[in-house]
Amino acid sequence: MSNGNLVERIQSLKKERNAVLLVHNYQRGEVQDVGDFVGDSLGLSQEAARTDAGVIVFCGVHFMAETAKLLNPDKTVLVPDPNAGCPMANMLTVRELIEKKKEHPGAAVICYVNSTAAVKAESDICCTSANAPTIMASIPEDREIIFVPDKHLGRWAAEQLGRKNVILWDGFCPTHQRILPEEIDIRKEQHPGAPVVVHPECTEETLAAADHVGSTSGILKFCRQSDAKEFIIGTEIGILHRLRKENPGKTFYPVTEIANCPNMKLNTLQKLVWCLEDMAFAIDVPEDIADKARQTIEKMLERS
Ligand code: CIZ
Ligand code: SF4
Repeated sequence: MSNGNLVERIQSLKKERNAVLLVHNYQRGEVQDVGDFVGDSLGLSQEAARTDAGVIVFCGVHFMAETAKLLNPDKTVLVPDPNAGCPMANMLTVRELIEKKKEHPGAAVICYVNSTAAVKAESDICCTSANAPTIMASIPEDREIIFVPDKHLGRWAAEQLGRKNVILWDGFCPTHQRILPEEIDIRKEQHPGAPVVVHPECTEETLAAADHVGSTSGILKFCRQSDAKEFIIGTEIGILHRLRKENPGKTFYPVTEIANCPNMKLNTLQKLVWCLEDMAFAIDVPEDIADKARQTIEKMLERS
């Protein structure tokens, strides 16, 4: 089937199934274009809670669909490819977290949204890349913090606050690690004056070479509001589609084309058709984990 036919089929299946299609900012352009909402993981899950669709199809990676299920327990949540996971989320098991907590009794655990539901259930509060410093600041200054799983986001948030008592788990995003300061220097020479805008999942050296650091929603907002005409973007390259679509008068250059998350790209139009036809693959979270993990997310929502 051609892309046009696949899109038509998706539109008609969506109506038939009373489904809403949530698409992450890092998805393929053609998948973003069929989405009812395109955004970050938390914004999308909140959007899902507002619609009266009974079925949520989440085009992103596994933890995002889990988050949508946690916030919408009565809805069916489907993913087009069950293999689309997040290597960073898989860098920490719940057993390892329990061990770490034993080493630091009394510490508060902050988990990045890029974590499994089981890890969220063992954490005190969740955060996203959009609110990590705010959530960290909500923990009393004299209380130790264990930040999991992203060492880069945890370090950056602690630096923003000048906070020293943060223990970092050694997790990272393999895709954002590929965005190197040397390549930023090359791009800056090619496009002098273009602001360099990067995601806090990047390394310390890369953040130091940037003009602005933000989550995907933060990057979109910065580029929308800036008077600059050219931008150098240091995050997963899927976001370039949306940046270009929403800012036709501006030009966007990736720091590197290899910042391409293979998991995010597993979702395709064809798999979306199959997903809606077969009503598969459904995401479920065991009830005991779901209740605790939901509280961790709700606490974040109250504080941000
Ligand atoms: O929470 C999200 O959607 C992620 C993983 C990144 C971001 O910055 O939006
Ligand atoms: Fe995980 Fe990085 Fe891919 Fe996001 S871009 S899903 S953090 S591996």
